[in-house]
Amino acid sequence: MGLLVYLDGKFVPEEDAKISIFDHGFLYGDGVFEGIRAYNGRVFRLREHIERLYDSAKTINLQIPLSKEEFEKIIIETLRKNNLRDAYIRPIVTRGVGDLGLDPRKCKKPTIIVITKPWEKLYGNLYEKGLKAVTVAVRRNPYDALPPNIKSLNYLNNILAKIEANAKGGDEAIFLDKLGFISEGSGDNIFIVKNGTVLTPPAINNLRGITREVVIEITKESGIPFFERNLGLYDLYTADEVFVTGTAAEIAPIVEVDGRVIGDGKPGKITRKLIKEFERVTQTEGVPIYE
Ligand code: PXG
Repeated sequence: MGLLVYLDGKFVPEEDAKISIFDHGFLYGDGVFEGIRAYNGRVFRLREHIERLYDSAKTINLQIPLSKEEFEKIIIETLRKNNLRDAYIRPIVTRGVGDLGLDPRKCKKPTIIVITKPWEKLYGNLYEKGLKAVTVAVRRNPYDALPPNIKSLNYLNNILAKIEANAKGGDEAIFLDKLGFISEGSGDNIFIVKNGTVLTPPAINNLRGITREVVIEITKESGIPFFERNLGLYDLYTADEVFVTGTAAEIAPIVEVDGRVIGDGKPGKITRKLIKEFERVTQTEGVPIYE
């Protein structure tokens, strides 16, 4: 038997975890999700992820029929049922089953899913070597259309970016926003280092990443100057170091952008320091699964 998945109040084998074709999550991408990690038997920044899930839901006027505490318990319970200590956790809340019309009022009950999987590194051996990134023609969803802060089930904007990066031979895509400011990667936030200062765009044209927040904390604790400000292509191409951050990506160094070599073409000093500190934090913090 495979792993167990939480689906609407029950734990069911993955292969039996089925949802209706009339679920609006499937029909319209009408729903929200999270990506969370467990390291060494602890769930990392669980409350922050749950807060963001509820904020995403609130923005799309979706009422999650569970308290935040109940949701956290379900996540812990799913990990326990699967005997996992190092895992990727995917909570999903959809608008639920409706009819073919897109009116959400037709959906009476949200569908709630928690998938947990043993963890594998997203970029394999690229953490030592560094990634090649490419900027893409497709722009990040504008804030006044579909705010990038909502972690919604509609990831086509991001998938279009990934398709373009794949076609251009890049390991990751870098989005610009409508104004041409640097936004984020297809599934991660972006940082640059210039003259010893760490910079990242304000979380308006990008998702307010939990990893982003942790990296900002570590940067400040380490006494490294940090600023949030709009960044353009010039800042990116002339940066001493570039890296992306995400729950799945963790901290991944970027050593080339659109054919421009970043720094000396190897993961930079500050990036490597932040990776080391991030590893320490993820291995020691978090909500224990088995106590
Ligand atoms: N921006 C976007 C658009 C994301 O989807 C992040 C930033 C980083 O946020 P956190 O909170 O994880 O630091 C994300 C989250 C994947 C994948 O398969 C990645 C995410 C979500 C779902 C799948 O690469 N990243």
